[in-house]
Amino acid sequence: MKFIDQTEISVCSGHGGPGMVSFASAKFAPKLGPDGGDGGAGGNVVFVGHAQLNTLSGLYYRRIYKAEDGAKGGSNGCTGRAGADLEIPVPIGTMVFDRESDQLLCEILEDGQRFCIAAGGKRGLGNMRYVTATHQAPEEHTVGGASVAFDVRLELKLIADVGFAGFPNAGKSTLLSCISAARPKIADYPFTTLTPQLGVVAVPEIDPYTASFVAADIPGLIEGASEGRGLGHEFLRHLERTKVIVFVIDPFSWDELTPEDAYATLEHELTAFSENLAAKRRVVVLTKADIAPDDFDWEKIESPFRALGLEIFRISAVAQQGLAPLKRRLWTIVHDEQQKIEVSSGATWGGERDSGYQWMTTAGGDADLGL
Ligand SMILES: Nc1nc2c(ncn2[C@@H]2O[C@H](COP(=O)(O)OP(=O)(O)OP(=O)(O)O)[C@@H](O)[C@H]2O)c(=O)[nH]1
Ligand SMILES: [Mg+2]
Repeated sequence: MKFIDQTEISVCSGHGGPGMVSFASAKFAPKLGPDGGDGGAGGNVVFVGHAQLNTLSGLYYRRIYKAEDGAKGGSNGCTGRAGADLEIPVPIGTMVFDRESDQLLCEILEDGQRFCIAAGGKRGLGNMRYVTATHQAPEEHTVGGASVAFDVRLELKLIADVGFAGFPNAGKSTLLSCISAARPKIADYPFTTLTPQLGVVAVPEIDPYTASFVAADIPGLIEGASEGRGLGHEFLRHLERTKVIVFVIDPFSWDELTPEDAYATLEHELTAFSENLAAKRRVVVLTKADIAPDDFDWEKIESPFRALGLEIFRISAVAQQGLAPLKRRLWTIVHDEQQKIEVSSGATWGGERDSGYQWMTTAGGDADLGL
């Protein structure tokens, strides 16, 4: 499932520092020869994938991203300091397009992946470099490679970490609207939600900047969905890449079917859809706790789930009860599952992370000499 979030920024690499023209001299020895050092290389602008980020919102407030220029070369053969790279952290799933041509320049798919979008200008050469046997006092030097500047459009395609599965009217959309900024349609009739909805759920108690996950609310499922009843079960494919499925169950509106039966039905529909869904981690959320009568027998409702080894959360989205522990637990599961994936797939960006960047072929400052 995809959730698109986009922004535009300008990137500008650092100019290469100019080479120095200088001649060494000392008292009584005024012409010791050229000693102008090279300038420093300009800094690169680099996108870096961060698994903890879920939105591009960190880039909304700053538009220009400029890496540092290289410093100019000095006398005495001193090389100027290289300009620092500017790293721009972006979430996994970020696609970078050239704003003018709309061409896709890169896609950040891994944690730690680095992509150099604008290469710094090469260093300028000092006059020391131009000495030859017949040319002892050169004044030649180069000014350093130019910086590269252009606008890019970033587009994020989020993949849901947590999926909500439940019967129509169970309160899935209400839950999503209470824990994220998503505003799905909510109503007291079945099949209010017709297309999957996504929301980013922040968990500031864990980390105010990076702790978040993406939750997906999908249309309600009913018995026989796998045979096409109700809205069918095609939309379950949106849960294929989630790390945990939340079974959202309303324990109050049952006649013959108990919440346990509802769970079994949902389980059956998910399993009929794919083995992958059947194997996912799951938790049970019992909704609408605010309407429970005082003598409501929670134990009777919850014990069958406990017997199945399932974690249960009792919530009321409307009264904002029980939401914080649920969010924390879901974040922890997502985080654990993410780490398992990283361990099983080896280091996320393999050896290339050490050897440097992926480079954009079209960017890069002109080199004055091929150094
Ligand atoms: N009292 C109470 N009512 C709730 C709560 N959560 C949801 N509801 C009500 O339950 C009804 C259904 O809620 P939705 O969030 O639309 O349910 P849904 O599971 O998304 O339903 P579909 O989209 O049809 O599958 C609405 O009338 C909500 O106001 C809750 O915590 N307490
Ligand atoms: Mg809904």
